[in-house]
Amino acid sequence: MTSPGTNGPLTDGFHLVVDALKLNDVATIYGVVGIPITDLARLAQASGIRYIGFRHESDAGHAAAAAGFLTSKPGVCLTVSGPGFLNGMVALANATVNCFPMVHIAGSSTRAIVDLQRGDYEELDQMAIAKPLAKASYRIDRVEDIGRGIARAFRTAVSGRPGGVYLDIPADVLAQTIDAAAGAATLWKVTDPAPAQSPSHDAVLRALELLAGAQRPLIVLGKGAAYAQADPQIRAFVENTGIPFLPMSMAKGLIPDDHQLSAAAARLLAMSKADVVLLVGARLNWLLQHGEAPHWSVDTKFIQIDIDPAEFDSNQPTTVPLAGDITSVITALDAGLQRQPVACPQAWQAELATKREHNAAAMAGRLAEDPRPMRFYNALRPIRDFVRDHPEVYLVNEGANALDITRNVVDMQVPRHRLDCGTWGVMGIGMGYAIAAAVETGQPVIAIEGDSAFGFSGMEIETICRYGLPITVVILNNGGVYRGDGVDPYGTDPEPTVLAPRAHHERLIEAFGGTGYHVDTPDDLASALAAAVASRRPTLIDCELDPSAGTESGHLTNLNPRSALQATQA
Ligand code: OXT
Ligand code: ADP
Ligand code: MG
Repeated sequence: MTSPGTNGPLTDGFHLVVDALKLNDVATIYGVVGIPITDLARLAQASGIRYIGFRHESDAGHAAAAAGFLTSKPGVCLTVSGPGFLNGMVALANATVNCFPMVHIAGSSTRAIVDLQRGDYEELDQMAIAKPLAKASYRIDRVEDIGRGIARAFRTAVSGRPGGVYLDIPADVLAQTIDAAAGAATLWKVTDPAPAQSPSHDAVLRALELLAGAQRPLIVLGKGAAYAQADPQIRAFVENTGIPFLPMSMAKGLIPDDHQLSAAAARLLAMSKADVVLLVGARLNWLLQHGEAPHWSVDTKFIQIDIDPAEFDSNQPTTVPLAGDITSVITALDAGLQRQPVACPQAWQAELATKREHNAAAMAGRLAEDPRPMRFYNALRPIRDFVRDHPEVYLVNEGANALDITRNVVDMQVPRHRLDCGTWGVMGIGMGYAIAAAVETGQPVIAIEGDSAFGFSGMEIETICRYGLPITVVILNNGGVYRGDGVDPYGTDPEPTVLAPRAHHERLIEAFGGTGYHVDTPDDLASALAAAVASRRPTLIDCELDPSAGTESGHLTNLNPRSALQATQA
């Protein structure tokens, strides 16, 4: 086709979107096709962008978010309009809450019809719906704005505090034509997408002075620290000061869990007695008990490194706010040690070490027990050993007990190798995160799943098989949400927490050409895991646990309101 004005060749919205994505170095799109974006996926694939097609948009969105976390570049999710768009909203919101950069691009219906609610195909005001769930929500209304819209979405997703961005592209904009040369001239590549941001010298000095005077200092490493990819700088600062560190779950491995300054196994003691705390890419939210007593001392002074200054004072007074990106701030702190040395008192290190050894001994005792049927600890023993011997393996983890116990039993040695439910405690991230980890890194992935958690994204095992990904799903199958032994007082229906007893999930993967294993002893689990991961093929191990294994809500029992009347009514 040629352009009427110039007689030159034409291009259209579909091609310009793909060209703009390529220009901005997008290597992979995670999506589900249909009207009006099927050709967009085809053209992307033809251009050399990898397209990974999912069975549900939520999983595609979670994959894009995990890709964003792993690479520090926005992951891209592509969905259809209306219901497909809506299916992606949990993932978009979850990416935003977790500070993962992603861009959700959806096709949408004709504005002129949607805006007068005349009843279009899949009519929905998508931009408005996405707005409160995303860091930003944009729409491209003209073909000549495609380059601008994509640049804006990418810049917003990854700069400052990262998050999810929604980008709406109506079908008629995708189909609009424009002179090819004029269209190409509207595209640009975002320069320096997440500019470095240095803290003030004054703030750095005040932070070091506070740390130098502390008797019981503590560094909390959050997933923002993992995301920042400042691994050597963070480790150098910890080791140069000797300050113990507490890793949040997705920061495990940023410094190896077996490091002598890790306070992971002395969590409550470290929190409750620390007098000065340096938060590095970690929010004082529910996962840190809002910085409140009795989990923390009322006198604790908080120093916080964050890219988003609005985070300071959100829960407790921030004595020293260090606004900036973690690499710049930690580098400045480390350099400042020349002027203001910091040395953690040995008595505090020793106190934490004693508690850590005590808890480690208790853990070793639990792991040494060997009940039959298996329970969580003896099932996790061979998994812990395998991950210890194969630190390159990525670990995805969701569930309640399956999450909480795995987090504590399985040590991580390498940064950004553990992906889990994160800030929102959301079930359903499992297969999307696992697929992204395998696609983005090419490394083997083990997804440790509660049997309920797996069900939220379980159909994606077909996706895993279709793309032949090196993912091993391990289902810690206690037959229920938290446990599988609940009883309905009337004996008619399954009790609300109960799932199909003795389900054989391994048969699901066999339906799609993968390899399934069913195990009921730790030895069989060890052999199955070794064979499954070595095969670098889609594999699923259904791990039969005692239905009475597990506690309600896992470690969140205190957050679970219980009906005072329930016991008497039952
Ligand atoms: O401090 P002390 O001395 O006490 O010691 C601590 C550590 O120092 C020590 N420790 C160690 N000791 C020795 N060695 C080592 N290595 C070691 N490491 C640690 O152990 C203790 C305790 O440590 P921990 O765990 O760090 O401390 P604590 O106080 O528990 O930590 C607090 C938290 C808050 C940081 C931590 O618990 C945490 O990160 N929790 C996250 C929990 C979470 O997000 N849970 C998921 C949500 S639960 C629920 O909502 C579920 N649903 C509902 C639902 C959801 N979520 N989503 C959607 C879309 N729909 C519905 C559902 C449906 S879970 C769920 C499914 C559940 O069923 P499954 O079948 O999937 O799973 P099962 O439960 O397995 O059946
Ligand atoms: P966790 O749950 O592990 O404690 P959070 O998700 O609560 O971690 O905290 C992550 C924090 O890290 C967010 O407040 C976010 O603004 C911040 N953050 C993300 N990337 C950077 C960065 N490059 N530099 C500084 N702060 C960052
Ligand atoms: Mg379960």
